[in-house]
Amino acid sequence: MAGRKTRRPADNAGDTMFAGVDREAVVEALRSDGLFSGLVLPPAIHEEIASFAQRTPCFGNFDRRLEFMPGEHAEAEKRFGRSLLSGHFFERILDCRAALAIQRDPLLLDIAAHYLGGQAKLITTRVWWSFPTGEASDADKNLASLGKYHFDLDDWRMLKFFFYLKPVDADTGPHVYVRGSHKRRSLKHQLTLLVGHPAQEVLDVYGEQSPVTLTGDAGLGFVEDPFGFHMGTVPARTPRLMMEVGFGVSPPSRRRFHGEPVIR
Ligand SMILES: O=C(O)CCC(=O)C(=O)O
Repeated sequence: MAGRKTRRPADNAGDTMFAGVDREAVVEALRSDGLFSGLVLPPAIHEEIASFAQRTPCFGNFDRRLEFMPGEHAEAEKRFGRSLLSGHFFERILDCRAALAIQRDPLLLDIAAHYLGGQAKLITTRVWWSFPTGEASDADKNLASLGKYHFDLDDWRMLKFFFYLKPVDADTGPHVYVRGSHKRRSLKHQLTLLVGHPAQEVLDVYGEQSPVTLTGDAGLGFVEDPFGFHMGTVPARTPRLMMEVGFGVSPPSRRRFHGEPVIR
């Protein structure tokens, strides 16, 4: 019979590097909390990306004119006469086989397909450093999604996987997610879509216990519904190296990217 085919997510995550992860438990945590933490990268994978990220020049504050070696961050701030909060690799990361292996891992798409539906597609991959820095402007912090709770509106529905490629403690700018905030939104928050929100205002709505600060070893991965409130924090002492693999439901558009590779 002719008719519209409903695409169903496949049940088989194939040959994944994330042994022992129960996909249903991940999807259930995403539905109830908006967050699942506990994906672990094999050491060879996160070490290869970390080594790539040490020896490859990155771009500061999403600006291709601010190119520098990650190990020369302090000199680069002097050279450019401004604080450098982040260092992105943009399309250069596609030269790193370990990063491609994560991006293509069948478990990520399987989780995305069960959470977002069969139309889930890979839309972005990025790897970047966040650096401790003296006086970052609010504009640079907002651009880097640091220091203020926000939620992402790049697509109707999205899912973001994050991986720490170096250990992250309280001084390394951990990511923070407000558990449960993907499900309900106060009218005030709904009406001020693009503005970052002060922490107390968000805690008043979702409860003091709701933020989860994600710290952990190199290789720790977590996945979140970015419609919930979240933020990065500015590292106090140690640079943070992070990877993001994002899935959405609409075809990729330039609008949602800062310059990272668009996956087609
Ligand atoms: O750097 C972080 O931890 C936050 C990233 C973020 O907020 C985002 O990708 O939307």
